[in-house]
Amino acid sequence: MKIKQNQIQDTNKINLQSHQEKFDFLSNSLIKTGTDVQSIVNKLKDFQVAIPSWALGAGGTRFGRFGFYGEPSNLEEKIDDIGVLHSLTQTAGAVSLHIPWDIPSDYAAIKEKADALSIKFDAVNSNTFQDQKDAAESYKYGSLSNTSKAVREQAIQHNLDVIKIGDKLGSKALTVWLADGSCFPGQNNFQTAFQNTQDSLIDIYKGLPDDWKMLVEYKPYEPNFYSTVIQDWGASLMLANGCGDKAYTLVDLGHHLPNSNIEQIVSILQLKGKLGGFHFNDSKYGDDDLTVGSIKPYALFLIFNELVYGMENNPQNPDLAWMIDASHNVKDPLEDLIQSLEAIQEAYAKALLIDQKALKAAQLENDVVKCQEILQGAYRTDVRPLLAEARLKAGGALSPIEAYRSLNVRSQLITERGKHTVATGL
Ligand code: PSV
Ligand code: MN
Repeated sequence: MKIKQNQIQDTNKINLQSHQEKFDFLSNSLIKTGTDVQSIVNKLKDFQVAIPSWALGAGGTRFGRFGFYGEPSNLEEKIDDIGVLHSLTQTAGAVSLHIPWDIPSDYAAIKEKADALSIKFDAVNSNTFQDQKDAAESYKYGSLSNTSKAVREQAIQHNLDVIKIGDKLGSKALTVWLADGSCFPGQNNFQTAFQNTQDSLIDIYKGLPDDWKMLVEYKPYEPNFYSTVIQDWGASLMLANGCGDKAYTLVDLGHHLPNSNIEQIVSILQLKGKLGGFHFNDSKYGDDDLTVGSIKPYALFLIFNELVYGMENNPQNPDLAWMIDASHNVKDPLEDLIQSLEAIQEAYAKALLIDQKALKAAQLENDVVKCQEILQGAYRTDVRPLLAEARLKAGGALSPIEAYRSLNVRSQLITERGKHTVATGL
């Protein structure tokens, strides 16, 4: 299934005039306040978010999983699905592979397919949280932190293999997320587990090509329920610092205890030049993996305010690896991802509207009310015409969900692939 340019242009025809009116109205009022509208539209056009190869099928919980029909059953079909997302939104120009779920069988062919759809290979993700068939050692009691040297060595080797796979595809980063931890007090020695993890990460780091980054993800709990070895950004940063300059912390929005001030974490990591990547999702209770912006859109905006500040003021911090890390239990995965992409762009656009000079002046005067007025003035602006304009300029759909539905994408995928296909992933 491939969406053609003329199909998108046809669907745009219906909304073109009303878009033009809304865009003109908004840009005229923004220009009056001194906003450079074109530069915001261009920034939105350039902002690309990777789609994880494991998020194109139905997710599920330990209680069950409900399929969506027409799911991609191999990597080629997953790339096709990302191609659909990218042609409609023009913001999904990258894929993040999870190994071993998505090892390419033919590297040249998969690269050619991705190139044809303008999709790049972003960070590659290792998996030492599940045992693989025929594996000599088990990760039941941890991987890089395990008390057994043989288990640690197997997990280190897996990460080195993942780097080799990513290298063949043009990836430039390895993301390490560990499920390691303990379920009961006394089960683990915290210090031994941490030190083993540090030593193992150093061994992986030694195999990292010069132009690569290592991104260390943290998470407070799950699947272990008493302790997690890399439980928070502090632990991740210590481990990254222990490895070297090419190792960074990766922030996943769902990996925080309730009410954590994620925007502050993001801000300080950028100040220290140590924020390497970002996983988007939303949550109400824990690592819920819900659609980005569906629960706490204001928190997302505040995070983007810090990200924009960092991108403009912290040259010591590298470009970030952006990825959606969500799961789709009740929505069509592709529609859900379109909504997430839109929410990310919306928060970014609103953050770009913040008058940074005025905010700084208000902060210097300790004018707390004005600071809030400035932030919320930007947040309350309906920026959707800016997003639509950026998509239009890039050749995307004015209204991606509407276009996805009117082009009957899901039913075509079902016709092509059948009903009961299952995508690899969680
Ligand atoms: C863990 O919850 C996580 O967020 C990590 O990023 C993994 O790579 C991903 O989910 C899928 O397992
Ligand atoms: Mn994640």
